[in-house]
Amino acid sequence: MANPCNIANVTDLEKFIVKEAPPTIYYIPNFITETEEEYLLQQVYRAPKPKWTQLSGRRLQNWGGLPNPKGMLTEKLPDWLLKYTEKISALGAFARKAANHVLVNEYKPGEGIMPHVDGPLYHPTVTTISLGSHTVLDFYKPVCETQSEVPQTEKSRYILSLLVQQKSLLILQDDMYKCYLHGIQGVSEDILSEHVVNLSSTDAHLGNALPRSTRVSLTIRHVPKVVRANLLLGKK
Ligand SMILES: O=C(O)CCC(=O)C(=O)O
Repeated sequence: MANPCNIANVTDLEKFIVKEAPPTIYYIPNFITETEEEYLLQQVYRAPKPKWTQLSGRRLQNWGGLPNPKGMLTEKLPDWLLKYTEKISALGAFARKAANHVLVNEYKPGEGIMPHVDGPLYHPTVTTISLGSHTVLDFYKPVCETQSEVPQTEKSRYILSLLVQQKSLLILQDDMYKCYLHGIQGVSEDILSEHVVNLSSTDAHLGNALPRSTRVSLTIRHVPKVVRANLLLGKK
C-alpha cells in the first residue's frame, strides 16, 4: 500500500496520479485521519432533517448554494467544511480558484449513482472525500466515442474501476472529468477484479469481497458562475 499520508503532508499531487487510467485521476489514500472522519460524519448527521434531499438511490445535502445555469446564489460554507475546501484548493485542484460548493451524498449498502458526467456548471475538476465505507467507482466512455454500429450498452462502454476507500481523496480532471462518465453500481458487496486499477494504492487485494456499509461522500467543487445575494435584491 502507498505510504499512509494525511492532509498535512500532501504537497505534490503528481505522485498520486493513477497511471493506468486516462488523464487524469489522483487517488490519495488516508487523506484524512480516523478522528477527522468521525468528526466529519458527526457534522453531516447533525444537519437538520430538511437539509437532506431524498433521491431514489441515495440522499444528499447541498452546501454553498444550489448550482444552476443562471448562477449559484452563494451561501457561506460552515467551518467544518471550509477547512477541507481550503486545503484542497491550496493543493491547486481548481487551478487558482477556491472550492465554493460541497455536495454530501449518503449511500446505504445496495445504493449507487447512475453513470453521468458532472457537466459545465463546475470548474472541470471534482474532488471527493469518502467517509464511513469504501465504494467502487466505475468509468465509461461517452456514447459518442463508441462504435455506432454495435449497440452501446453500459457494458461495452465500461473501461475501468477504482476502489475508493474511506478517508481517501479522489480528484478527477481533464478527460476523466470532461469526457468519461462515472457511476457506482447499487450493490452490497464489491468483488475486486483486475479491472480495479488502483489496488496497489489500497490495502485490498485482487479477489477480495468487500461488503459495503453506509458511505458518505463529500464532493467538493468550484462553481464559477455565482450570484451575490445583494445583487438579487437590486443593491450595489
Ligand atoms: O459519491 C461519489 O463518490 C460520487 C458522487 C457523484 O458522482 C456526484 O455527486 O455527481
